[in-house]
Amino acid sequence: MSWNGVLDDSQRDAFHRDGFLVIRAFYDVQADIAPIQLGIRRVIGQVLLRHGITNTCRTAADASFDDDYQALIAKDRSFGGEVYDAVKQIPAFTRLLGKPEHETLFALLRPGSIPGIAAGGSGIRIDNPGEDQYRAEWHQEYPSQLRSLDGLVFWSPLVEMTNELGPVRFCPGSHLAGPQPVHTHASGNGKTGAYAVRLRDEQQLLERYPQVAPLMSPGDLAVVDFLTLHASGYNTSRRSRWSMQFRYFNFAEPTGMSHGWKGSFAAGVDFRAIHPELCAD
Ligand SMILES: O=C(O)CCC(=O)C(=O)O
Ligand SMILES: [Fe+2]
Repeated sequence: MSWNGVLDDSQRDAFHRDGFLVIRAFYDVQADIAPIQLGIRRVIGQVLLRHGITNTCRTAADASFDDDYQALIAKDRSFGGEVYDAVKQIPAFTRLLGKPEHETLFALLRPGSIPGIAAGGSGIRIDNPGEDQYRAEWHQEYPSQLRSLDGLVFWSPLVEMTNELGPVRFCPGSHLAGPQPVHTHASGNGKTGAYAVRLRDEQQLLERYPQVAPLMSPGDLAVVDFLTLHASGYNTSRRSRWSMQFRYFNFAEPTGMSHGWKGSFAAGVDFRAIHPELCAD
């Protein structure tokens, strides 16, 4: 079972009101998600092998796809970084990026658009228990991705989400205020690039909105406006939180057209040069 290509009025209204929408069972778990989980399992296996680590978990019939991952990062955290870089290259993941339903949904939410896939804008997050360095602070997607002002993030979990895993938090309605100024200087907490971007007057801004953190299952999709405030939750559980992100933008949107659909930090672009008016530094 997967999405039938239709949004009813209440879903469309909710997206435009809140700046995000959760669509349950958007992906087919067997056809779309399971091959990615299997791919991750095999990549973890290869990284273990590469470092001469044997692990017995892999042979258990009921083992989850990431059972060996905690042992791997306990040995050396940088081995986790190898997995992080490798899993984006799993064929089943790349196939899902170009799934036609992403374009269909983009067209429904952005009438008149010409959809593009943001280069370097897709990946699989691995949010490890108690780790802070890669936890996303409150942000809008636009400064860290650019491409177009009206882009969409497609966020989907690879594990059953619980409150302990730290689901993504959203501020419904925050997209309506438009792009917010940011500080781009490293904040001294070890965060760099897009992770170092902080909203100006963050606390005052956040006080204007409620916060929600929907619990989602594999196959579910959150589609998020590039201007909606959101942040990672805190993973207080004992396993890693695996999730996928795909990012699409619109070749027909005027701001993106004006800068030539440039990418941001990950594309080696200095965001401050493109949008000096949004830089609070
Ligand atoms: O998964 C998270 O914790 C953050 C996700 C996020 O910021 C995004 O998908 O754009
Ligand atoms: Fe984000």
